[in-house]
Amino acid sequence: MKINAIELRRIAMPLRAPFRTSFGVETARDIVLVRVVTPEGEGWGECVAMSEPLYSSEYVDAALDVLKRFLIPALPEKVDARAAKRAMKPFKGHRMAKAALETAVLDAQLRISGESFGSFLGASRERVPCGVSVGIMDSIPELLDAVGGFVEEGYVRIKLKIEPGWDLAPVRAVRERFGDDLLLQVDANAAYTLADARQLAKLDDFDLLLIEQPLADDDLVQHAALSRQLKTPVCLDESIESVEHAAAAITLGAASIINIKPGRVGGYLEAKAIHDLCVAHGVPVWCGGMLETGLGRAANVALAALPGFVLPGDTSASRRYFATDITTPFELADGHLDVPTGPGLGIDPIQDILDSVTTSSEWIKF
Ligand code: OSB
Ligand code: MG
Repeated sequence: MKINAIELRRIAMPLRAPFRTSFGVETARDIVLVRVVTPEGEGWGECVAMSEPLYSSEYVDAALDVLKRFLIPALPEKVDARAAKRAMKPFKGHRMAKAALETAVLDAQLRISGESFGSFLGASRERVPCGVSVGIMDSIPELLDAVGGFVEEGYVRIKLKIEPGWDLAPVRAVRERFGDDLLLQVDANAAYTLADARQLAKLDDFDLLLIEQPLADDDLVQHAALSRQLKTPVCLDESIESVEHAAAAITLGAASIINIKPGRVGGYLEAKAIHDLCVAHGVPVWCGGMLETGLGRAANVALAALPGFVLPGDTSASRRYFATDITTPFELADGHLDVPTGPGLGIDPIQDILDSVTTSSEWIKF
């Protein structure tokens, strides 16, 4: 496949409600979309980097810079997703930027060959069960209202964001209100240290599916130590940026479950490799999210349909995030989202809506 041009389009998507985590509050998504144009068709990739380097070291301006300066110029004349991954490999880090470019190339390639993301990745299901990630709130009643709304909508699993001072009380309140059958888990986004092990062990009473990323990103050994002190399974998000990290975490006993986010690990090829490794080791995985638009969501839903994704993902419906998505919205049916079946992502941006949220656009010609 030969590329004629690449568009780097920046969009601003207001969130329906502020999303608060232990690292900050998000009120709008600032997103780079990569559009690869070839003589036979186009492909899209969504960069999940956030505006500020608070979740990881990546941020939107840096992603745009590394794409323009290094990643796009490194692409070979004849390219497919695998060749793109290989060409970008010498450059350290910047996995979210790499993922966006690799995904756009893969989408173009699959649209041309007529194969869907799901089929290419090895999806074994037509629809996936969906969870929802619920931010930190100002009060317990406010949280219970939010969770009640999501349960009503049909979400099959609730994830509560936690931080020191907002952990036991919200978990207890949600358990008391919604009962023991509710699938419930928590995500600390690295807000604790090993010195908090006693406090975190108090969560053992609430039969949680898992605790996600309790400690710092680079603390695999300490996660292993914490795992030995908790009954609740430890799941890693931020710590896992590659198949090598996943292997190390499994070997060390730092995680018994892994959250796979394609952006965080550098793309869908790496995400699939981590899935395969985890299946081989009997480690359950689930698909995380980064508040994606319909474009990123389409690929995530396809990935979440692979056989090793045995836990519901943070693949919520479009309306959980945005009043208006840039694609036909993903809608929950019986707690599930359908895996797109059309070529590539199987979904297209709606031009008028896309233009109305675009804040800048730049073309790189080949
Ligand atoms: O840690 O999983 C996380 C959103 C942004 C950054 C990090 C995380 C999240 C979420 C929301 O939890 C997942 C989603 O609904 O897309
Ligand atoms: Mg997380």
